Amino acid sequence: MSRIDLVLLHAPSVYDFRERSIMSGPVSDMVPSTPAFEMYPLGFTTMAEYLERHGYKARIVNLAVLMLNRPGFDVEKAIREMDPVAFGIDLHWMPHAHGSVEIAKICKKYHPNTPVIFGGLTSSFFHEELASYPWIDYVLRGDSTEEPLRRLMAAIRGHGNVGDIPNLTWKGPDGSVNVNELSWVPADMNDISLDYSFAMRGVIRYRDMMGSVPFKDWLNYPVCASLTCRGCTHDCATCGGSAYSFREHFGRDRVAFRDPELLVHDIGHIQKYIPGPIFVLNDFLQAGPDYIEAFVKGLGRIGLRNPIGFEFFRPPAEEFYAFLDEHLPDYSVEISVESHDDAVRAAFGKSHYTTAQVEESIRAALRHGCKRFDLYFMTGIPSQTAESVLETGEYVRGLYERTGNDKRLLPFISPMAPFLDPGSHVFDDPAKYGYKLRAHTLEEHRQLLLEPSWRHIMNYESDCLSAGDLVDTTYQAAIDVNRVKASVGAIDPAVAATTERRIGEARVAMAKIDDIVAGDPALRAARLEDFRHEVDLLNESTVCEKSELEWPRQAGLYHVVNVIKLWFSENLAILTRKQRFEPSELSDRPGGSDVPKAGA
Ligand code: B12
Ligand code: SF4
Repeated sequence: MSRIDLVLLHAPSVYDFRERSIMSGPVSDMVPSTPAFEMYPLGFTTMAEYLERHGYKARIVNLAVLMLNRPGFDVEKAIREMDPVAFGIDLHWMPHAHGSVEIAKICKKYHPNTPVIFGGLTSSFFHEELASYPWIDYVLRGDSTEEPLRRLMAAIRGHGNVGDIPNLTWKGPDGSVNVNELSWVPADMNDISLDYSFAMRGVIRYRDMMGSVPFKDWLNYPVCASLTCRGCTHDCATCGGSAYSFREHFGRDRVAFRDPELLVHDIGHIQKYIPGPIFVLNDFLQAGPDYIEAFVKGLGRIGLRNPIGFEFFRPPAEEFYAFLDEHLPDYSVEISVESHDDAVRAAFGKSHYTTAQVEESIRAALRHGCKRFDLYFMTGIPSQTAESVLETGEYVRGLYERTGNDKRLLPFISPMAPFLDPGSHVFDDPAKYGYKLRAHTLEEHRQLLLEPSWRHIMNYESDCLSAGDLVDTTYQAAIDVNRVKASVGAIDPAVAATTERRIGEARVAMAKIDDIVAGDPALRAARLEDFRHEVDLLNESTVCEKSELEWPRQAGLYHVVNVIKLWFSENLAILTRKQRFEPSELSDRPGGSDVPKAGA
C-alpha cells in the first residue's frame, strides 16, 4: 500500500466550537454552511486533481463536517493516525483564523517532522505572520497555487529547491521567514479542472462518505459550484476579492477566465453524476459578448437538465434574459444590490447601476422564464445609517407591488459579518470609509473569534452605525423582510412565523450576553456555559430559514446508473492496482515502500 502525499484538511471556524458558547448569529445565514463555516474552498478539488494528474496522491478531509456530523469525532486521534508526506490546511476565509491554526498545532504535535502548508486568500495576506508560527512551515500565496504546490511537493520529496518556488513563503532551518516572488499568476484558468467525480472517487476509495463532502447537509442538498474566473473586474470597497485587492495583495492585475467550452464541459460532467442545482460563481458577463454567447449556447447544446443559477454583478438587460430562456429550461438569478439606496450602494463601490435598473432587470427576468430571483441586501456598509437599514422592509414591500407580487422574487438581508475582508479598500484605509478597525493582525482576529457573540466578534465599527445599532437594525429589517415575503406568499407562513420567533429569541440572547460581558469577569465563563445549549439552538437560520436558499432538485435513474459505473471503475482500478489506496476510515498509514516517484 502506498503513502498519501498530501492530506488537505479543512478546519472549522473555531476549533473547539463544540465546547464553547458563541452566539455566531446570522454570519453564515446566506451560505450553505453553518457558523462553523464547514465548506472548503473549491481550490481543494482543483489542487487535489492537479496533483493526482501529476503522479501524487491527495486526499481531502473535511474535519469541520466530521465534527459537526459525528458528535464523538476525535480530531486529535484522526490526525494522529494519518501519515501523509505533508499536510495542507486552508485559511482562505478570515473566519477560519482560529480553527486552521489550531489544526496546524495538532498536526505538528503528532507529526513534528511532517511539513504543514497553508494557502488561500487570507493566508496570502497574512503570510509572514503565519510562517512565523512554529506549527507552519510553508505558505503558498496567490489565487492559483496548483502548479507551485506541485513543485513544493516535489521539493519536499527532494526534487528541487524551495527557494525557487514561485509564490512561496517559507521558514528556513534557522527559523527565518523567506518570501519568494509572487510571480505565478496564470492569465487563464484552463490548466485546472473542477471535477466533482474526484470527490466521489474519494468516497469510494476511502470508504468515507462524510470526510470529503463540501458542507454538512450536502448529501441532502447536493448543490455544485462552477467557477468562471479568478479575480474581479469590479472594485467594491469592502471586498477582499476586488480588483484592488487582487492587484495589491495577490499579484493579479487581470481577471483569469476559464474557457467557456471547458466551463460547459465541467457543467456537463456535474450533470452526469449529480442531480442538484449548479451555481455558476463569479459573473460570466464580465468576460464579454463572445464568451457569453459561447457559454450559453454550449449549455443549450449539452441539453442541461439540472437547475442552474447565475450570480450577476450588474443587472442584465431584457435581451439577455430572453437569450437564457431560449437555451435553458431552468435558470435562476441572484444579485447582491446591498442597499435600496443608490447613494449607499455607491459608497459600497457599486455606483455602476441604480435601483431603478435593478427593478427593470427583475421584471425582465421574470417575464423570460427565470425560475427564481434572489436579491441580497447588506448591513454595515460605509455611510449606511440605522434609518437606511430600517427602510429596507418598506422598500421590499413596494418592490413586490411593482413586480406583481411575484413569488419567484426572494429578498434577503444579512450583516457584513463577522469581518471586514483583509486586503479590501476598507481594511487597508478604514478611516477613509468611516470605519474603526478592532483588529489588525491575524492573532488579534483569532482572539476576536472566541468572543461570546457576533457583536463582540466583529472586527469593525462604522461611524454611521454603532455595533449595537447594527445588530438591532439587522434583526428588525430581517423581521420586516420576512413579514413582507410571507404576506405575498413567497414563503410559507409557518416558516415565516418560525423565523420571526427565532429572531426574537436571538435578540433576547444577545442582550443577555451583553449583560454577562458587562458583569463580573470572574463569573463570565460559568454564566456563558450555563447558556450554551440555548445559544447553540439559535445559531443556524436566524434571519431566514436555510431551506429558503435552496433550489428544487430531483435525482433520476440516469444519475444512479452513472454513480454505479463510477463505483465499479474506481474499485476495478484499486483491484488491478492501477491506483493503490487504503480503503480505511481515516487511517492513511503507509503499509509499504511503494511510494510513487514525485513528478518534478
Ligand atoms: C465564490 C465565492 C464564494 C463561494 C465559495 C465556494 C467555495 N467553496 O470555494 C460561496 C458563495 C459559498 C462563498 C462563501 C463565503 N465567502 Co466568498 N467568495 C467567493 C468569490 C466571489 C470568488 C472566490 C474565488 O474566485 N475563488 C477562487 C480562488 C481564489 O480560490 P480557490 O480556487 O478556491 O483556491 C485557490 C487559492 O485560494 C489557494 N488555496 C485555497 N486554499 C488553499 C489551501 C492550501 C493548503 C493551499 C496550498 C492553497 C489554497 O489555492 C487554490 C487553488 O489555486 C470571492 C470574491 C473574489 N472575487 O475572489 C469571495 C470571497 C473569497 N468570500 C469571502 C467571504 C468573506 C465569504 C464568507 C465568509 C461570507 C459569509 N460570511 O458567509 C463565506 C464563507 C463560506 C464557507 N467557508 O462556509 C471573502 C473572503 C475575504 C477573506 N479574506 O476572508 C471574498 C474574498 C469576498 C467576499 N466578501 O465575498 N464565497
Ligand atoms: S463584491 Fe463581488 S462584484 Fe464587488 S469586487 Fe467583490 S467579487 Fe467583485
